[in-house]
Amino acid sequence: MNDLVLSAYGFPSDVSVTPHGTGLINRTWIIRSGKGTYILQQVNNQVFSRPSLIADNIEMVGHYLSSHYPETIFPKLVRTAKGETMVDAGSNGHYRLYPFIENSVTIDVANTPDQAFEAARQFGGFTHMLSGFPAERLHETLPHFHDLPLRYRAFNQALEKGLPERIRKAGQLIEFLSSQSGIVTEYQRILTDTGFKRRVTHHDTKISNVLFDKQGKGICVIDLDTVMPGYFISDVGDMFRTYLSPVTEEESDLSRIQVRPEYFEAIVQGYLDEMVDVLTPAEKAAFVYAGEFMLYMQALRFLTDYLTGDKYYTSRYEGHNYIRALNQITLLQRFQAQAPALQAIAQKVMVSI
Ligand code: GN1
Ligand code: MG
Repeated sequence: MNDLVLSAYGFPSDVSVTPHGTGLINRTWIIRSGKGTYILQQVNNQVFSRPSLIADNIEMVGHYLSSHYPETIFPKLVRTAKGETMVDAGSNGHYRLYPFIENSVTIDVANTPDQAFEAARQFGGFTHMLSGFPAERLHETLPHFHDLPLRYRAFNQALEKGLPERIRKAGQLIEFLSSQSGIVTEYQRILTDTGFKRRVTHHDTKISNVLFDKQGKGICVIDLDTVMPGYFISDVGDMFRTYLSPVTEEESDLSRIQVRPEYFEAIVQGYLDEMVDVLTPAEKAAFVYAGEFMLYMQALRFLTDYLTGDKYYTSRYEGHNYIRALNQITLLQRFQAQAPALQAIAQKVMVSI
């Protein structure tokens, strides 16, 4: 850990610093000091070329929430001794600091439907509380982040310009993803459908981005790097992508990848608990599509990265991104196989709320 960063926040250089979390993009540490406990994060400058936009968004959202929902818990950025929201450590990137919320815990995998429900309520609550905030005022910290047609074009470019050996090896996965381009067409239709609204969307709704209390109740959402205007299918879809299966995208034993319908129900219920009066009928009909959208996009992104030489996602062994793509394709196929049953569950929840 860089002493300059610690001293910018007024920490002594011998303060206790422990690595924390499992994200693929940023690095995170817990700092325990005489002043209290904090979360320090290094923002990946390769991915976020303008980290100050993130700080700006967090300030805007924090300000809106504290004036409209003063009771809500929101981890605000701790300022440096000079009053700045981030430390620019030159080639070492940018750092920001949050207070650690006492008695909070994070979990890496959803192990009960209750946890999925609580997380979905938190993400739904976040968009709900911000439904009066003009979403377009937020900066696009990652322009075109969930732009599926663009991800699909990048995939097709990789088929032309990628590593020939890898393109050969990935033949079956390529064929499957190409056969599913109807998911892109449906997204293009959504873009023209006035029933779909651009809302304040989190864009990274994995369960480790929710703080829980020790009784298992959700406290708040964290990691606002990708909070931007977007569609609700991004948030709900990424919850399906990351909570439905008992194993993560890292799993190479395909037999362990499953779609657990009771988790699907819990996510729909938790999200609608907050969003039922906010979502339009067109949006409410798109829960199952949301899952296909996010699973397909993530499979495209992992496979594109594999085909072009693992430039984006950290790859820890040969073929790591291939395995991740195969994992997500498998989950997408199992999700599609259950789509009618999942649609029926979503409808059942809708009428019961
Ligand atoms: C990245 O860093 P992490 O794990 O929160 C990625 C997400 C992907 C995810 C897949 C900025 O998120 O979009 O879904 O990996 N974030 C960015 O694990 O690209
Ligand atoms: Mg993240």
